[in-house]
Amino acid sequence: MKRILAITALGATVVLALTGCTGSTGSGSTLVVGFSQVGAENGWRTANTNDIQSAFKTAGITLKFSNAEQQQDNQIAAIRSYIQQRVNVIAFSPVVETGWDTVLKEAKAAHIPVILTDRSISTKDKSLYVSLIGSNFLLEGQRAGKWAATEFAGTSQVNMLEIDGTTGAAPTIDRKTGFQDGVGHDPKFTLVGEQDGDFTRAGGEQVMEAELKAHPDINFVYAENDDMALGAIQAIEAAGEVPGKDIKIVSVDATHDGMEALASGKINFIVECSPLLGAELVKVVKEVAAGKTVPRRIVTVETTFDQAEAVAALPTRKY
Ligand code: GYE
Repeated sequence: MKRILAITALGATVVLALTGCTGSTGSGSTLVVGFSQVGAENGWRTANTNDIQSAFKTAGITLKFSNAEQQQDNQIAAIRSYIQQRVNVIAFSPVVETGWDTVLKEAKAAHIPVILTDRSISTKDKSLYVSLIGSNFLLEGQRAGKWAATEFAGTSQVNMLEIDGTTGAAPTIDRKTGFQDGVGHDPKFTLVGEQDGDFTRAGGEQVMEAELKAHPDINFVYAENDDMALGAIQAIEAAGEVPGKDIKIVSVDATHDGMEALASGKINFIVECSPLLGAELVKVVKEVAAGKTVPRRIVTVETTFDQAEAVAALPTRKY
């Protein structure tokens, strides 16, 4: 039941005092929250959106929701509009890590606290948000890399394709670094190709198709999410090769479709990344609105799956 582990680094009371946010928020059923979502780019995101919307509905808190279609400009415009509407709290899942200071300073000047979900931002000014709720992407990458190190222990040379998520996004950056840690920076994992697949199935398919033409000797794919792995599987099959056998695949998320591909042997291993952040977001919103101290960082608890574990888990998966 307990899927979320709270780690307190810096109390929000302190942050609120620094930002002058105290006393600005509404309470109870009068609360209005503005949420700017990354997009609707894949199964993970759909599950995340559904979970957040249903958690707010259950809590009876008004949620203004906008889809940024994976464009930072759209998110900045959405945040500005929430500031103008004078919502009580702004939450958003940032498309990329950098470039948020200006708009978040505007939120701060309007005394509207900001909560990050899922992805982090890179800023020197820690007063620009009160809490980050989401996964440890570095750990996810490390888990993928550790699996690969074991899987290829008896192989002297691995021709690897890395299908990246959106360039500049926190999970893209950290999953890449984590993977290298996980394989112990072993040079036998030769990166013969690497391209941005934008966390989408179509992106994964395009990258795989192009890279297979350029490097027919690819025998391992690290896809930074399931949907890109699923797209890669289509391209691998179209090229007459067998995914999971001729070309081994590891990915991150453990969405329903990803787990089905793992259960059927087309993906070899998946590192879980939970999109179920709604209940925790509602909790933090309520606490922030009540002027309470909230954890600066809330880390989602996650696991990994091999084929047998996917078969066992599928019937009861929530996403
Ligand atoms: O892995 C991917 C989605 O930020 C954790 O974004 C999220 C990632 C997730 O597009 O599928």
